[in-house]
Amino acid sequence: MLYTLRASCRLPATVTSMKKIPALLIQALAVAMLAASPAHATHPSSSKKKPIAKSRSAKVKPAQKSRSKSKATIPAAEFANFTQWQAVDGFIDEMCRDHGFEREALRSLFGQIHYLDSVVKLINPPPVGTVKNWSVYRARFIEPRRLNAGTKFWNRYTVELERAQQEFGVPAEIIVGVLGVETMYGQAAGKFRVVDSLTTLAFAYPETPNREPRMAYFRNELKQALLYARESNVDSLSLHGSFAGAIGWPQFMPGSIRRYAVDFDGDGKIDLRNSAVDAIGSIASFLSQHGWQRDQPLVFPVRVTADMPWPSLIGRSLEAKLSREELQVAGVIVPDEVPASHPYGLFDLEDGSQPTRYLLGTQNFFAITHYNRSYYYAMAVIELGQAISRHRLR
Ligand SMILES: [Ca+2]
Repeated sequence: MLYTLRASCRLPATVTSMKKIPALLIQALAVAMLAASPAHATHPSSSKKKPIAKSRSAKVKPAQKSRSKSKATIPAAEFANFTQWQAVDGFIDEMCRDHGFEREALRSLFGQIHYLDSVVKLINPPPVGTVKNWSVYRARFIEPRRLNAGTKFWNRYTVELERAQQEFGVPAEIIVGVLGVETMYGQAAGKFRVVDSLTTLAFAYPETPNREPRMAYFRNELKQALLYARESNVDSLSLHGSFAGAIGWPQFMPGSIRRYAVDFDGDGKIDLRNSAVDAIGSIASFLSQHGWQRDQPLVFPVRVTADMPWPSLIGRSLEAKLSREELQVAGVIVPDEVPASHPYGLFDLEDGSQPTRYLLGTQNFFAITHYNRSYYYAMAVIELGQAISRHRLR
């Protein structure tokens, strides 16, 4: 039972019972079990090293999406006095030693941070064997409400989207696609206190095979959140985001804000929670710094030949490294329109009972997977952007 929740047994006695979980969270959990995992945006260090995990590829962040439809929401919290946790103490030591924080201020902060049982539940991957279904996944995003919201957003920010394209080479439809999939144009940026989520995940991550690296990841993001709050002169307790700690319109993790976000409206501060224009520039900056190339294509559908070695090429990495010739030798039937000048990566989209789709992704396609490590996610971004582009011109 790899994915059984065992976090509660790791908590001190102060965490005794699970409070009632709001109905919307139960609903969100059900969706999460159906389809997704939130290894969200911007975990560049691991995404560069590891091949994409096929078991996770169709299942990103539905919990946040479903939550977006509801109004509610203070997530279920438990009192856990984190200041009594040895690991937290070590973290406080590190922040004082390496970053000049004051011990008493941090102890006071951690005294106000809540353990969130709901976060521990939401972070769990779906059961092994969950059926992936591109058509179902796609339909969650390419739907009338999002097309209308995306059209409105594009029309309102036409000038800024064009400026981002000029500066970073990333087309408007990709930025509009990302913002639509992430938060429906700021409508669902998350209501969890970021320090609650990140502290919970950094110190009470559930028992999963990847627990240690994930805890290290969230511990670093907690550090980044505190640094970001200090640099931006905001109260860290005031930061709200997804259950995994992603912030604002584009759902950047704190480390990504510090590394990739830009002040694109020129008001002297980076504010991804309140400035759609900062969000536009920051998404373009992020993709640019993850290899986006101006004016390159994105994806090409291909067919494959039975009993050839092409399956070994699928999901090897989040990079485009294969030449046309290598793909053809492995049994991929590459259409003439696919330029020989670029490298590609082969990926598949399982589609329930329908035949699996096979596609070649360029470097630009894989830049989007650095935002969220999922082929399904990247395709949804692309197709939503294209659909909105058509919708606008009707
Ligand atoms: Ca700004």
